[in-house]
Amino acid sequence: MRQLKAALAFTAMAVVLASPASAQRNNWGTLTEPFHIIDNVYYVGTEGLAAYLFVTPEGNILLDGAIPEAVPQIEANIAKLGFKLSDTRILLNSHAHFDHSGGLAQLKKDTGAKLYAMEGDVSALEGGFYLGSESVKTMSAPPVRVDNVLRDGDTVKLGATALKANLTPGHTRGCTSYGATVQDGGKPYELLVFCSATVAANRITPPLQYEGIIGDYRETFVKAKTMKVDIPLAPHPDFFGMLAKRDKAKADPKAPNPFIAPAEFGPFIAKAEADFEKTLKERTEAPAKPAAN
Ligand code: 4NZ
Ligand code: ZN
Repeated sequence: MRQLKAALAFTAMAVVLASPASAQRNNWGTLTEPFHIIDNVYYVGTEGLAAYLFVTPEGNILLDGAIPEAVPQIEANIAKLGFKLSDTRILLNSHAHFDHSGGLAQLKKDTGAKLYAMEGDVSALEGGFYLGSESVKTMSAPPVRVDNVLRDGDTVKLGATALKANLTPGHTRGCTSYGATVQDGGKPYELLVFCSATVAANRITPPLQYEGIIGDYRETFVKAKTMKVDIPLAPHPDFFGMLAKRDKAKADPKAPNPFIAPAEFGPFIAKAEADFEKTLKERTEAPAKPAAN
């Protein structure tokens, strides 16, 4: 029995290692109810992959494109909320990984919007590859042309919306956390779509995923700890319990907005940093295993 269990566990592990791209894909393309987050900000992603719409009288900004298969869901969600796809003027991307950039090429075609992206991620977006794993087809994305190259601290403006592009590299070289000040009940709140700081499929021991990756992660943790975040959001909705918050807001519309959660970001970053350092230590001490990708 124990042997059987061990064999099953081993098989399960082998499947996960052999197919990293499919391992977490089960809800990536699943349609979910779109919803209002706060002020002019809406969730239009799927159950497993976020996409955020910032609505202004001058047109809308769409942040993240999920996977190609999720594009019809994102477009349906925009329409369901009563917005026009053709009002999308600007496309943004949290980071150039196929699960967040894969739908951008199709969305660009369908909307005619301009894509703005951080310098460090431009080659991966335009090449359609996962930087450092260029030949891994399961992690590739449809190539998409970048119209405007952003640098750390740049602001993307449309109407009265100003999104600050904060470079938070490591997870990718151009990993960007977009921040905005939003209003609720006459008060300002700091919203941040935190890019990600998980190790994920990245090689953080030689051969490194990209040069400087370890210093980048560490700088990101230092920087993130200086950020005041009232409304934490992310490319993966489960990072900050988005769908549970949606259901809470729906169940009690008069209660305080559950997306205002200023106590969540600090511990989230502390855990991400601890996870990173633990993984780095483990891989440094046991470098024999070849990387999965
Ligand atoms: S991510 C894979 N963007 O870090 C790679 O959540 C990276 C991610 C998810 C999945 N992969 O290779 O399957
Ligand atoms: Zn990623």
